Amino acid sequence: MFIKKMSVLLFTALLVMGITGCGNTEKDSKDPKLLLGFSQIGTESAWRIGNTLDIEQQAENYGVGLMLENANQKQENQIAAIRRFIAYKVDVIAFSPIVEDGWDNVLKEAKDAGIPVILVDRDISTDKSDLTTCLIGADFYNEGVMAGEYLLRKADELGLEQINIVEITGTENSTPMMQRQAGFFDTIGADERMNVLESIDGDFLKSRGAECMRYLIDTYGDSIDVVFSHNDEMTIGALPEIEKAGFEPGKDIIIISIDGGQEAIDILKQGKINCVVECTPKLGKALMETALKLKSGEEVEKLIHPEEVYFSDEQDTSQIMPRGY
Ligand code: GZL
Repeated sequence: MFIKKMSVLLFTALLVMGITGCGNTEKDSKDPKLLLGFSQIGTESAWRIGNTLDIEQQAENYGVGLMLENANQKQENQIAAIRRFIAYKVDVIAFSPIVEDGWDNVLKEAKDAGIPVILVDRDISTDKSDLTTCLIGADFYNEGVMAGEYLLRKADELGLEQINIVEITGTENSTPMMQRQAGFFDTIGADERMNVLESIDGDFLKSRGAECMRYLIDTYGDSIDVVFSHNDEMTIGALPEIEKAGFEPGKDIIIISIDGGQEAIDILKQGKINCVVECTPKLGKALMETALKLKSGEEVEKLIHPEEVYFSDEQDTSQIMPRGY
């Protein structure tokens, strides 16, 4: 009996030492250069999954310790994760805000804790001058402009007099949704041929894209000339609904999408999507470099926009390289 008790005590002691690391007298040579807490929105799209994989890969490449938490599309989960990062005293916090408002309190807590915050992918409406250090993310407005400019060229090519557009938007009050819509409408708004029948929230989800398209076809039928969809996931959900209704996407209805993932590019090559505007998820390198600069007290750029292009049926799509997400 005594031996049994001793072995339990010994096991417990070893377990505690293992967890707390108090047994390590030597500093672990693999200690990361810094500890980065990152709150990711979720796994709603190939873009998001590609973004997460890229951040994980770059953290490894740069020797950064990464605590990545998936919020499963809920702002409250992001706020809770940021509070955990503060309690854990990470060196830098980064997050992709699912919507633009509601961050003031938790960001003030991070500031009071002396932890710098990096915005990744999306922006916030809070007066962030002293609450965040920088934004690393796409120029969503320009993505909308590229989509609008494509449609103007397509309208000229087809010689259409009136163009009826339906828009399937991303998550309401998210930066990509508001800025893609603004860029697109600012670009086509002055053209009298353009007529927007309806904008409907697809929440960047494939399932919602299908539901939205079913509703739009039931409502507007064959008067729809163009679908402008804020991301590939919703576009891919919408296409079967168009075909079920007897229309040929890419021919009877012009399809314009954003993200540029492999699946959408493959569909572009099949002629069922007409234009895919790129929104690169590969923000990990810039994130790690910025976090390391903050850790060493260096100045960082306030805004880092990756270069982005578009792909369309005006090009030789067979030349498009594998997308990696
Ligand atoms: C864009 C990103 C958007 C993608 C969607 O940077 O925030 O969120 O366009 C994703 O696919 O859901």
